[in-house]
Amino acid sequence: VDEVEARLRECAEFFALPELAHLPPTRGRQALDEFALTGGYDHTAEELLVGAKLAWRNHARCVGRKHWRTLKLIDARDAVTADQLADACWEHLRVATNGGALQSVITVGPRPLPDGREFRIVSPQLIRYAGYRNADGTVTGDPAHVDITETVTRLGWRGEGTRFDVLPLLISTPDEPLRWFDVPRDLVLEVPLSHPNYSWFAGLGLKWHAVPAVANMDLEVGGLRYPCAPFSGWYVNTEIGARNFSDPYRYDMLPTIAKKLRLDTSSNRTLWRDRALVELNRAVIHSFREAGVIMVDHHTVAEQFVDFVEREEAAGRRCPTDWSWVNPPMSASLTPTFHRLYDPPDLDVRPNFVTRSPGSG
Ligand code: NRG
Repeated sequence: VDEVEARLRECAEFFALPELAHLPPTRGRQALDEFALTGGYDHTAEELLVGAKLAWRNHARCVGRKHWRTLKLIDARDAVTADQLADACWEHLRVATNGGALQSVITVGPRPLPDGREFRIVSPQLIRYAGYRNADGTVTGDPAHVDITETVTRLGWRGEGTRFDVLPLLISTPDEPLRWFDVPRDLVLEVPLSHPNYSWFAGLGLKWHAVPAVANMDLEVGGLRYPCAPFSGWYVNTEIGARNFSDPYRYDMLPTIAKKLRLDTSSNRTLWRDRALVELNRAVIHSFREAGVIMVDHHTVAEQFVDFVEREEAAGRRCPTDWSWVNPPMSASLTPTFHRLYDPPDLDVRPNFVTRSPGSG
């Protein structure tokens, strides 16, 4: 009952937002009555888009929030099969990729059925690289995706076995068994990595996909939950260069790059990891620029973020922020996000994106 009341309150608060002030005054009342009576109501496409934009604006872990107004919606709420949902995701990739001029997009699928069964994208992102565990315990590909690779393999998928096999999209729906769909090759824009000064860098054979499309978070708007709501914008170089390729439990490239740079790796005190990390990130930024794919560097995104926070403060809005997430994983103290305090991240401001509760996965 507490849960129901909380949802009804979120519904009332949603329709009271200034961003929806242009709706007829009866709309909020009507939605709330229907919600109270039937346990649900339908958003118009416009309400849903406003809700998704505000969810972005409110999300404490996102450093790219300055651009929240530019979000585009692909409305896939009428999908009934996994096939239709997959098609909506391909459309998402087409619109989001835009030949490298990336656009921020969210695709929203159906709400849960009254009995709780729901449509979900099981994959963590629309585009992910497979990870294969080898007999000697090493991993070929992305070690973060060993489990999901095993799952789709059990379901009959066969990867080529390279370090960069694009995983199929895993979708679960109320009426079908778990299904996988190969991502159409022409919808996966990738950037081969090279370095502005070191010609050997290209020989490492590294590349990354252009579009980061998080697919496993729930969108909550106006008291309703959308469990299928993949969204994407563009990368910050550090996501790729200071995490995906550098974490020891991901592609772990720093030792290889340090050796190529002929750095003295015999002691932590030479800062060989730090030096290799800088060159790796220069390569990421350079390569995306060369390929004509939008990316933001960690200095610029931090400036944009502080600008955003100041504008939110000036507008009199709370702006929950997770300091540990908005700061870049390298050179944090060189960016302005490091040197200030924020509204606490756990203010439960809605609309928002929420991490799917464990157990519902
Ligand atoms: N770090 C993850 C991506 C997370 C979302 N990042 C974005 N989102 N930039 C990775 O794949 O490295 N976005 O919507 O733009």
